[in-house]
Amino acid sequence: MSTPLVGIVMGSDSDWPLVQKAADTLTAFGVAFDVRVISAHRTPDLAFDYAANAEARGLKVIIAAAGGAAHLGGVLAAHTVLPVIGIPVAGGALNGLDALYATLQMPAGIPVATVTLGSAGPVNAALLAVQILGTADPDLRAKFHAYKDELKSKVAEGNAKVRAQRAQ
Ligand code: RP5
Repeated sequence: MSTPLVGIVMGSDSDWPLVQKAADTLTAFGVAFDVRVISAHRTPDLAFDYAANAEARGLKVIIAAAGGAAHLGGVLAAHTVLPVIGIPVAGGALNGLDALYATLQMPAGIPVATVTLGSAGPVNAALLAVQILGTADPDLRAKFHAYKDELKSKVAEGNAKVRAQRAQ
């Protein structure tokens, strides 16, 4: 097992069905990661320990997912110099707007790079982590070039499909 470069943390195991998409995306790029359930509110000491030791463990990026009063990303970012990417998780009376604003609205000095609500969020969080790691890893960057080419091919295929249907 290689040393994890990305730490995926979520506030509750109820977040995992969504957050799993980040894990799948990192796996597709061959990036080593680990996964933890740590709550900023229910296990604040654990959240502190995790963030404070993340750099020494060899992590390069942290992905933090939480719903509701989503303070996890901000709390982890407060205790580490590693980049933190926040995933707001929908649920509850405000349907994720609470988590989006809580994750996004960090004061100057403590950035949390916040991705969107919904299934695009965890995918983009992982892609952003890959891009960050890619700045110091040419092989990973080459994989990202290939990924972008794949996106282009899919659009070209979609274009051809729609135009063919219109011609019928
Ligand atoms: C947040 O509260 C978690 O990240 C989760 O999104 C939400 C609900 O948690 P559970 O009550 O399902 O454990 O802290």
